[in-house]
Amino acid sequence: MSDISPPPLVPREGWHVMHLFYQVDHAQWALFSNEEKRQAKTHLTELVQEIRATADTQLLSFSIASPKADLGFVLLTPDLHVANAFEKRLSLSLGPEILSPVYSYLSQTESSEYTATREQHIAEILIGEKGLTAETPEFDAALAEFDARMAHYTQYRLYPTLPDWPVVCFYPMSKRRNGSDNWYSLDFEARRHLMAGHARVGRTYAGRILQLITGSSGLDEYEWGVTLLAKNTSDVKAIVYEMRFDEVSARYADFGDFYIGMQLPLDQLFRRICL
Ligand code: 76R
Repeated sequence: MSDISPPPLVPREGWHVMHLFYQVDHAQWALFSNEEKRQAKTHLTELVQEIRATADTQLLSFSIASPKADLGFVLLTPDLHVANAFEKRLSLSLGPEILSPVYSYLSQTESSEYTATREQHIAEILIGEKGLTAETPEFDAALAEFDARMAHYTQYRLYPTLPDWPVVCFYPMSKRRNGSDNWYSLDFEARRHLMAGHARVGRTYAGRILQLITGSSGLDEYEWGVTLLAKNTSDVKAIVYEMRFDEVSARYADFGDFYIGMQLPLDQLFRRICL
């Protein structure tokens, strides 16, 4: 066996992202002595601390609503080898037969080909839509606002810092390829125009919904993972409902299963899932 680490598998830009959902086997857990239970929880706690102390790595941990799953993690880290090693250790962290994977998703953070450029924003929004005139104070203020938002946004899409907001919603989605509703046969301008409408709806949820859109074409079953962080479930329900009316979602989106989790500190999480 070679002890030389394999060369890192790091995306050209962005990070790898793994969503991991487990069910607890309570029949196996009940066979543990109190001491074994304590050791198992300490083991998982230490592993979570090790992962969170790794450079450029984040780990969200949450309890999942409904019997679809018990425990969920979202792991963000550049190198797929590192993600893979952590994921295998997380699965075994409470003992060999305690956590059974019920769902997982592999994706990468990515920048979007539809992000508005400065020139497009000036021509289409500031002049076209808002009727502003270049080099007026209103125009300059609106442009400065755009520049600030975009500086934050492009960095955020590739290298997000996820807050500890209590509600985590995850679902995978693809763009439809079905007869006349084929997203991939639309030309770029048509797709860009539709995505601009999508972004307009999305921006009305600023401060209430934090969306992490991660690409998974060729990596997993759907084309994107959608992770929404929120402070309450009403905002999740409202944005998903409102976007269903937006043409991009109404006509061109197919969705997978939905999972709702609640971020909790580990000691509370253990109590919640009856460990
Ligand atoms: O401002 C910008 O230019 C960024 C605009 C933007 C892009 C490019 C944006 C904004 N999204 C983009 C891309 Mn989104 N998003 C989803 C879903 O349930 C559904 O109907 C869809 C799931 C939600 C809830 C959501 C929220 N978005 C994408 C893509 C990639 C498409 C591609 O590349 O073809 C997908 C799959 C997708 C899906 N989106 C926003 C939001 C929110 C809240 C925003 C506003 C973000 C902000 O400006 O802070």
